[in-house]
Amino acid sequence: MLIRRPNTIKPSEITDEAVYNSRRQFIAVTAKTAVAAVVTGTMSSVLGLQNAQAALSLPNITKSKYTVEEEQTSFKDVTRYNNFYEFSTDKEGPATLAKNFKTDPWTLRIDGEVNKPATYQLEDFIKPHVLEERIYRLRCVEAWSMVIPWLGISLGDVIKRVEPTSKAKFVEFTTLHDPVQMPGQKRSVLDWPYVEGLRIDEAMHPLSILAVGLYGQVLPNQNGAPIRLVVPWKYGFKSIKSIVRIRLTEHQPKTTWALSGPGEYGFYANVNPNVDHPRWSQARERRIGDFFKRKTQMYNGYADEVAPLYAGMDLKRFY
Ligand SMILES: Nc1nc2c(c(=O)[nH]1)N[C@H]1C(S)=C(S)[C@@H](COP(=O)(O)O)O[C@H]1N2
Ligand SMILES: [Mo]
Repeated sequence: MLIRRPNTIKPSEITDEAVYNSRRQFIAVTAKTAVAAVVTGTMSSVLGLQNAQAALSLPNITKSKYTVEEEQTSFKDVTRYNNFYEFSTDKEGPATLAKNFKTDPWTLRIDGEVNKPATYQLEDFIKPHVLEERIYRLRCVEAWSMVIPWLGISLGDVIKRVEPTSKAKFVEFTTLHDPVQMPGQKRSVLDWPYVEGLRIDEAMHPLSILAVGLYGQVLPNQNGAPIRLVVPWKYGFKSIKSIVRIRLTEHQPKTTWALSGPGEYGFYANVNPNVDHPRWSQARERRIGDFFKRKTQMYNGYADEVAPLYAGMDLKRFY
């Protein structure tokens, strides 16, 4: 699957027809003008749509300057080649093992250094926010990458709503801990539950989103349903899936991968072709579906937007 050439495969072979048609429509909307659909309906209407039809008939279509105009990775690869260790450490495992994962009802807690801690049902959590389509590159620390059309809301808007205190310097995210539903959590490959974190200015950056969908439909379970982080200038492991808690903290959170291999996975994990992983180079990457490798871009191609966040920092030390 890694070295398949997309040109030799008909789109109808790699996606089912509804998805293919919806994808074609999204491409028609987005390809030339880089516009993104903004969905202003309630979460239930959004979660109710199993194809992009309804999303496309929604009223507001707006330009998103953060959408990349690159060929999107096929729906099939996006939803079958996954890292989701709670289900399996095999790439193709999560797609089948997460099939019956229960994402409704879903409760989300936001607390810590905020004036307005709250517990939400997912629908109420999403409702006040603008849902946008954002086509982002995702670059895994394992040196492969994809281009994925997410549906998501601004993380910064979510944080503003709970009014961070002056002590809020970091944001910590936690995945559901439920070994009955998530068989991978019965094994100690990682320290469960999965925890990730951002510095507050990274979390407030307009590129940081919480995604609830992809390819115009509700997020498939294997991609982190019902809600996951997407931080496109960082290695994929920062984009934590199936989030149940967001906590604002004064101190840097202890994050799962940094705990499991501190010499290999840092807290920052910014995509950087000049700082290799101790066991492999990060200079190049394989775009899933491509035959040849391509050069990895600084901050995954988002340097214009995010380089100022790290001005003056030694990136070899803060990897
Ligand atoms: N909870 C949780 N989140 C996770 C992971 C995981 O194993 N568990 N894997 C990460 C890694 S390594 C990557 S590359 C991305 C993959 O996201 P995708 O499967 O939607 O492409 O999810 C990230 N988020
Ligand atoms: Mo990854």
